[in-house]
Amino acid sequence: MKLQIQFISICTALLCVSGVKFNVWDDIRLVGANSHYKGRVEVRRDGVWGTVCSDRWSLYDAHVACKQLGFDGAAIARTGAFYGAGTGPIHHDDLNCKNIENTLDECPGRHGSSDCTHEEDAGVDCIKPSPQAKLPTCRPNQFLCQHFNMCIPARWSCDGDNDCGNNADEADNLCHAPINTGNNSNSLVMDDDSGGDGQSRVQVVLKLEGGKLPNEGRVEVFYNGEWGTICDDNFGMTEADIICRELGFRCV
Ligand SMILES: [Ca+2]
Ligand SMILES: [Ca+2]
Ligand SMILES: [Ca+2]
Repeated sequence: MKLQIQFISICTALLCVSGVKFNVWDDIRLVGANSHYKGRVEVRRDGVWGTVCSDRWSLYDAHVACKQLGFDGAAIARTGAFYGAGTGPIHHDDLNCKNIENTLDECPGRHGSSDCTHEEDAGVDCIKPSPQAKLPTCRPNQFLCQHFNMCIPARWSCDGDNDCGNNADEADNLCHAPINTGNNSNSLVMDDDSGGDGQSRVQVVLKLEGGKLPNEGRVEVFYNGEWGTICDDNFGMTEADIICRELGFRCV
């Protein structure tokens, strides 16, 4: 292996924006509408997927759900299991979001229990991303399709679908075929072109360490049999961006 990894922690401190309230992508999803931008709202709390009761479910609450998903907001709040009844726990009830919150967890309401059945599961129709006349300011959990002045959910990048319209969200230099290992660490394949042959690839495993919250910490890499922080002479913003995104973070 030719990849040179130097353990210089100051380098990784620059990689990801910490302190930004930001939802890890896999904690909210839309189900039951066979659509990327509408469906029954399902959230994951303490590792368990569940639904949201539509008691007091209004457009304000729907806006927060859609923003948490990476959309600009909601078009319609759906009540009464409009997109079908879910299963599992009902994680939120009687939500009273003000549309100033970043996640449903932050909204006033009943969390962790409900007096509802799944026949009351909440749903949303989020605002479908569309090109803007001016360059928009995308939120941390969004990806900017530059050519089209359009913000899409960051989770849509590197998912195999051409969401920007020009494949910018699937570009090779952005995606590098990341592999999700399904646990607290993620692995991805990085080009190792230090040999100059343009062929070498190396798989590294990534995790965050030392933070108080799951979305904080120092990026560490497992390589050559041990964990360490990362920096490389050839390590650039593209690589930093890939790693941060793979870990579910906004990148600098
Ligand atoms: Ca209720
Ligand atoms: Ca409400
Ligand atoms: Ca995509």
